[in-house]
Amino acid sequence: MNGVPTVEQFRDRFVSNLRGHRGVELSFAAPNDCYQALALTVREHLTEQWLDSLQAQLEARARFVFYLSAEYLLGRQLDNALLNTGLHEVAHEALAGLGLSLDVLREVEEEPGLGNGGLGRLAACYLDSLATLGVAAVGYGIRYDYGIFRQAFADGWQVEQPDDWLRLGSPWEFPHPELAVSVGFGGTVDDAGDGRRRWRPETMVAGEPHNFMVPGFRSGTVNVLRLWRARSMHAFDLEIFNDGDYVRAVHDKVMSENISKVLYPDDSTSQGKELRLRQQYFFVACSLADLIANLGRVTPIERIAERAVIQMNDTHPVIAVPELMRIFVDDHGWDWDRAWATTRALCNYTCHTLLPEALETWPVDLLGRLLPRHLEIIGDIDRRFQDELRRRYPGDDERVRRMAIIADGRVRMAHLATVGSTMVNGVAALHSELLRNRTLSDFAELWPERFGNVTNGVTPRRFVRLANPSMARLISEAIGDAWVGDLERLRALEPHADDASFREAWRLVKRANRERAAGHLHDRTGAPIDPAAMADVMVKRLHLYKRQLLKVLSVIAAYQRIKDDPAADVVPRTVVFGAKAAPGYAMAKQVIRLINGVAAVVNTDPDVAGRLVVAYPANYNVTMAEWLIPGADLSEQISLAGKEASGTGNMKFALNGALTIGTLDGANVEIRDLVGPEHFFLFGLTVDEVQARKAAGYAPRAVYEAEPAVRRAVDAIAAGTFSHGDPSVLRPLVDDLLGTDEFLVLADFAAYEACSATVDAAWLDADDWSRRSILNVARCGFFSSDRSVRDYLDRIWHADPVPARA
Ligand code: 26Q
Repeated sequence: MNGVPTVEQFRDRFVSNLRGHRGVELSFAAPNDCYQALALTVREHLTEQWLDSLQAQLEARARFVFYLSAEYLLGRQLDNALLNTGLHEVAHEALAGLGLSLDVLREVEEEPGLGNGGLGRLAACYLDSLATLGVAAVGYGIRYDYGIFRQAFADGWQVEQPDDWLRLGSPWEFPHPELAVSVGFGGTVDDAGDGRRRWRPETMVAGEPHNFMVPGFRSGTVNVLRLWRARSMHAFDLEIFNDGDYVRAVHDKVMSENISKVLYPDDSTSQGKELRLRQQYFFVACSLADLIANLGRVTPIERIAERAVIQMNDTHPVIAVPELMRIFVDDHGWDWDRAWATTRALCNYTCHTLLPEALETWPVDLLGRLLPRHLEIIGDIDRRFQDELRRRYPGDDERVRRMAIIADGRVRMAHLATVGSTMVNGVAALHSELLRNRTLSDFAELWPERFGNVTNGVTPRRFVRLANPSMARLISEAIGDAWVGDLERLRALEPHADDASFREAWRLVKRANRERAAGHLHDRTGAPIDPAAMADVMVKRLHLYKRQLLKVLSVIAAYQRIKDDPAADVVPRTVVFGAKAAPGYAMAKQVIRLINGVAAVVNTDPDVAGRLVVAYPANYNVTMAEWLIPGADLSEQISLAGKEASGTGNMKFALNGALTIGTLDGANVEIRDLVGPEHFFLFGLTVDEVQARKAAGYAPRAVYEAEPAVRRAVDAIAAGTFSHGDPSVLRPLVDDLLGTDEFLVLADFAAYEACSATVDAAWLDADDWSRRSILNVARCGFFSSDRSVRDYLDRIWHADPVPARA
């Protein structure tokens, strides 16, 4: 039942699902019917393997990794499931036998975009690697009805539309209403009489789990991602109903179900919204109740920390710390010290930022209103922690104030996380160092052994093998195909970089990928793309610290140089942007308007034809990354040093043979060390130089006055050149740039331009560029999420893989 089915078996199950679950005959089936039936057929297979994996994990008395994340940016499921289970050929042939095309059906799938960007995609990569390594792991999160908004452009401005990903049905999930868990909110706390505190919530909400299967790559292990959907506890509150207030009863039902309605589209500012806190507690409470109930069947709760470890993805799930204390102390009657030791033994915290505005804090009164018992517990944790600090640093009240969990009327979640965890890690070497020396330096001084690094990684299955099949084939022909499950084996490619015919084949692959991407870009934007031009790509969330603005200024300067001398010899580039801005982030939306304005001018100017094209397709997402990144030649990683925690797009590009132009920020540092400085286009201020420059009183206007190219580019924006001649449209952006320029765009402009010129020169030697491209891939095996997960296993989780049964 469990092995790979034959083509005939697969075909029969598919047809039977088409009839039984879609209620259509093959001859009448629409593409969506066929896609849904196909997905169900694959899901059946996955579910069987999941049940077997779970059985094996329980029998082996495995230690389980529980990954808690408010976001999972999964991307499309079909191809990944077929690749990992080895069903691809069987499905392809079964469909072909019925006159259906897998290539057509895969395009029907709507990607579940239940995350904002890097943090959510990282969670998805880690689930893939955990299953690939055969680790017993469960992902927990929220099943949002609406994921990250769909982006469209109107007159160059971003407009947001709801992401109705469930509209055509969701064949990959298994709802389990019978396993619903109840979660309390609000109410009061009193003494239970036996010395215990008792929380009496005012309202209860049900959490209904939805299981998504997570197949490992050829490992036989299938794990589960369990996402919670909020449901009202009772169809209608009977008392209210009997009072005759029917509308209020319905209103209350709607209010509780709102909890899992929509993903918050902010990726690095915490707005302190009540619903957001409700979401966090909702999924944490459901997940902890679920994991305790399940492990409780095989292990007494007293020994839970031997069988479980919890990883908190940023501070979003950190309410888990007081929730565990509440469960142990209030529900199980443990004394504080034992409860605290167990809580801390279970929990670990990954920090994903350095930006102060991204560190979550909640107003004390809001937290107390929603979770009164948790606020009491946090207060107790804080009091004990401060006592410890005063013993350790007598008289240093300033330090105690800096480190407090509750201060200035707010609860600091990063402090709570650090105090409540065994290990705290950053996501790249530089980031972890800055965490230790700056952001959390007081804590690192107190508990140096708690701080570590795990450099991020990405799954080579989705981002190389599936996204770039022709490069994958070429690599496998040269070195065999074991690299897909063991990415360091890419090292074996190094000698092939010296083989002229291999370089030629590589160049053809890159060219074909560029053509595929150019076709998509043309369909979406109408931009006149020459597939021979260098594909220069910057895709990531729109944020001022990432400096898309630096790239646009450089495009404007290039445009102006061509206008000065239309006959000049320039290296043709296709500059591609992809980026969503948080809906409330006005300055980021100005940058979007500017990019679209520049594209409109540049792409229609006959003077530049064929030499500079700007393509900005709307709605960058995982699916777009999968066709765009393999076609890229140049990867733009140009954040201001000290701001990007890691970046993971940088790794995806490098592993697809793009060369990087970038600053010494996040994981760029490690990419450069591995590929060799001569194969990385480095520019820009370092972390220390940024600090010095700011300390000396940075004045962007002085740069504007001193550098003619900066002045001309900024003047063109200010004059309305890219906004139908209306200077007022982008004035806020120009004022911000000349007035503050918080992220030193103008300070780094000249260095970026100079570096860009070296890129042009390098590109002209196409054969040598291919050599560098091959070496990039060969040397980036380190950035597999399999390696990251092994690092977590060795340094934090201490869990052993469980081999799947044959
Ligand atoms: C918090 C509170 C309220 C509303 C929203 C949020 C929120 C949501 C998402 C805050 C932050 C995020 C996401 C952050 C994120 O994606 N960080 C990125 O994480 C990547 C994976 O580690 C890194 O590679 C990136 O450098 C980092 O920016």
